[in-house]
Formats: sequence, structure tokens, C-alpha cells
Amino acid sequence: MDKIKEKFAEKALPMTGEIKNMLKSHGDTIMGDYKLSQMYGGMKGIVGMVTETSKLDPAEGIRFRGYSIPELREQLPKAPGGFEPLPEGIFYLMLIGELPTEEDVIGVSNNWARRAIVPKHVFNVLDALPVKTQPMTQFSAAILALGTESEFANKYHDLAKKDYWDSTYEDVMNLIARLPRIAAYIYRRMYHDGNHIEPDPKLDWAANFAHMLGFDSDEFKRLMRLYMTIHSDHEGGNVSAHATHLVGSALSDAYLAFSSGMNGLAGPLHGLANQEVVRWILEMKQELGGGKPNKDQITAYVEKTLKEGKVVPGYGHAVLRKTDPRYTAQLEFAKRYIEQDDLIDTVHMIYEVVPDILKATGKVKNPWPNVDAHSGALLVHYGMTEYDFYTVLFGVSRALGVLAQLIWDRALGLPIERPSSTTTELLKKELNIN
Ligand code: HAX
Repeated sequence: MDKIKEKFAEKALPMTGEIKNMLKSHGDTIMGDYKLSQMYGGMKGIVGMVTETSKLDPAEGIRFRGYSIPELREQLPKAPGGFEPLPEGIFYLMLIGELPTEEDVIGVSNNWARRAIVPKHVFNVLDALPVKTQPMTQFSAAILALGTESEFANKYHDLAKKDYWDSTYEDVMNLIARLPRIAAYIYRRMYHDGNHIEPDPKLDWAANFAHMLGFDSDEFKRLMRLYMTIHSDHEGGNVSAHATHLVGSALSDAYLAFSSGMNGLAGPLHGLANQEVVRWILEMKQELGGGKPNKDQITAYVEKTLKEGKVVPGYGHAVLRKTDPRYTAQLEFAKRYIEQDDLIDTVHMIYEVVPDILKATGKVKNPWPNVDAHSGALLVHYGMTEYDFYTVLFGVSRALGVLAQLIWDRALGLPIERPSSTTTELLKKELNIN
């Protein structure tokens, strides 16, 4: 058995007993109230489920098993001579709940490299789609096509409930191992005439991804390691995590569940915002006749965007109420490694301008930048200019958190999710409104 799988079983399986006991003694405890406005407001602020992998604090930002992003940039194992954490490490942390050793991380890297071969029919499915098909649509279709390999689905009728986690673990590890190849295939097919690059199993997961995309510089590999780490999870209620969990709760296999999560990530209010940011800045530059915009010009463009009834992409958040630490990590990365870049300067100047304008609207609850405000500019700097593709990168990373959680869902035997709903008519009756 894989060492990490053994360790997971040691950690997770006794927790089912602990949870049973907790529910026996505290199951009737009232955990919170909610308001009518929350029922019409996307259920924000209602803590309605359990996610083990990470927790989002509105003021502090994300903590993965209690560790903040700055702490993890220090403490997670790195590639030899590198400064950024290896994403294998954050996966280990989220799954096991402990910081990994170098050996643990190498173990995960080798494990994924062994599982990385993508069956040919998945490429055939991609090749059958028009080359201009939206990259996230291709990504989701390829994940579904890969589902023919699902051990959980193929064995389901012979499995006892207590063993569901085991084949879900196998599905998750296979899926994560294969996602970079699928994503790179889509990228090379769309933007490099289908000139594909074979994986290099000697490289770590993120570096191999960079290599298959066609970016072999140490700088891009370094960026990919950071990118894959910081986008990996954002507790359980965001659309991609919740969709994966919800669909998985019906015992749909990891491929079906994760593809649903990716369909949610593809929305402009969620993961698509990373490409919207670059598109929006380029449109601003074009409208201004090129060059680097100054603060007054940015102010005018932001005001115009708002006046047109559009959102400023990369700003705001449903939970966070301060600058996203994932934005800050990228800002620090840019300051450390990049001497000068007009687009990155513009992103930083937008940060100086937008929060005050959004505050002045009086309605935006969080005027600060989120993760998506910065990521595109770093990619453009290193030569990946095809911003239509960026959400796929986000999706590859998001797999680490939401799929680690899916193994936990199965190990803890979490039931099918089924909240109740009501109608406006019934609410009006209840509230005596005519
Ligand atoms: N620009 C303009 N208006 C904004 C805004 C922004 N960046 N952020 C929020 N608002 C508006 C909302 O549209 C809403 O307006 P109405 O009352 O007219 O409908 C009002 O302010 C209140 O919204 P909120 O409560 O502050 O924010 P929500 O929780 O409803 O939405 C969003 C959170 C992230 C969807 C929102 O801030 C937004 O649309 N931001 C821009 C898109 C974006 O960057 N999305 C990525 C978020 C991070 C993420 O998930 N990444 O994957």
C-alpha cells in the first residue's frame, strides 16, 4: 500500500468513531442562526458543512490545516535550490493534516509520476472537439472521459461503504497525476498547432507541468510551484469545492464530481476572473491608445466599468474582508524576481486606486483584491499570454484541495447532501406579507 495511503487510513479512520461520539453527546447543539437575507444571498455566512483541508478567515485569509500562506512558503519542502513550496507538500498537508518531510514529498511526486499516463481515448475526445472550444469546456470533457478508469465506479457494486475511501483514494491520485498532461495537451493543441510535449517523469509535478506546456525556464517552473500551491483550496463553500463535494455526496465518482467543480470554476465570478483581469487591463490599454496607464486613467476606467453595470474583475470576495494573502504572495514573488514589467506595474497601480472607488460605492463588502487580480500578469511576464487558458491552470491546482477532501468525505462516510428549500410564496405567508 502507498505510504501516504497507509498514513491517511491511520489518521482518518479513527475519526469516524470520534465524530460519532461527538454527535452522540453534542448532536443537538444549536450552532447558529440565519436570516431571511442569507436565504436570498447565496447562503453566505451560514456554516453548513464540514471541510477538513482548509479554513478561510475573513480577516486573515486562508489557512491550510492551520498554516497561513507565508508560513507554508517557509515551511513546506522545496525543490533543490528553490524558494517556493512544492505543491505535493500542500496536498500531503491537506490530506494527512501534518507538514510533510522532504521524503514524504518525494514520495508523492514519484507516486504521481507513476500514475501519469493518460489513456489515448481521452486525447481522442479532445481532438474531436473544435480547436476553439473553450479551454474549460475541453478540460471538463477530458476529465469526464478519463472517468472510464474510475476504480470506485467500476467496483461500486462489490464495495462495502467502509471501503469507499480506498478506491476513491486511487481515483484521486490517478486524476491528479494526469491533470497536468491533459491541461498541457489542451494548451498545445489550441496555441501550438498540436505540437505536444511528452512528460518528463524525473521532474516534480509542477515543473513537469511547466515542461509539458512548453515553458522550461527555472523561472516559470518556480512560478508554477507557487501558483499550484496557493490556488489549491479555499475551504468548502466556494463554488468549485462545494460543487465537487455536493456531486460527490451522491457517490458520483471522483471524475464526475471534479468535473462539476470545474464547470463552476469556469464562471466569471469565480475562477474565470483570472482571465477577465488580463482582458480588462488590455481593453483599458487599447482604449487609451496603448502604453502604460497612469492612476488618473485607471480611475476613469474603473468608474466607467462600474457605470456600465459591470464588476471590476479581481476585486471583492464573498468571505474575505481584506487583501487576499494569495494576492500578496504573488506581489512578493513579483517584487523578488521581476525587475520591471509594465503589466505588473499596472496591476500594482490598480491596487492603489480600486479599493477607494469600491468603498465609495457603499455596497461592495470587500473592496480588496483577490487571488485573480495578480496571477495573469505573472503568466504574461513569463510568456504565457493566452489568457483564455488561465482558468485551466487554476483548475489543475484546485484539484489538490477538493479531491483531498473527497477522500475525507468517503472516509468519514458523509451522507448525501440535501438541504431544504422553500418558495417566496410560502415565505410571504410565514411572514404575513400580502
Ligand atoms: N466590482 C463591482 N461591483 C462589485 C464588486 C466588484 N469587484 N464586488 C462586488 N460588487 C457588487 C456586487 O455585484 C453586488 O452588487 P449588487 O448589489 O448590485 O448586486 C454588491 O457589490 C455586493 O456584493 P458583495 O456582497 O460585496 O459580493 P458577493 O459576495 O455578492 O460577490 C464576488 C463576491 C467575488 C462574486 C464579487 O466581489 C465579484 O463579482 N468580484 C469580481 C469578480 C471576481 O474577481 N471574482 C473572483 C473572486 C475570487 C474567486 O472566487 N476566485 O476564483
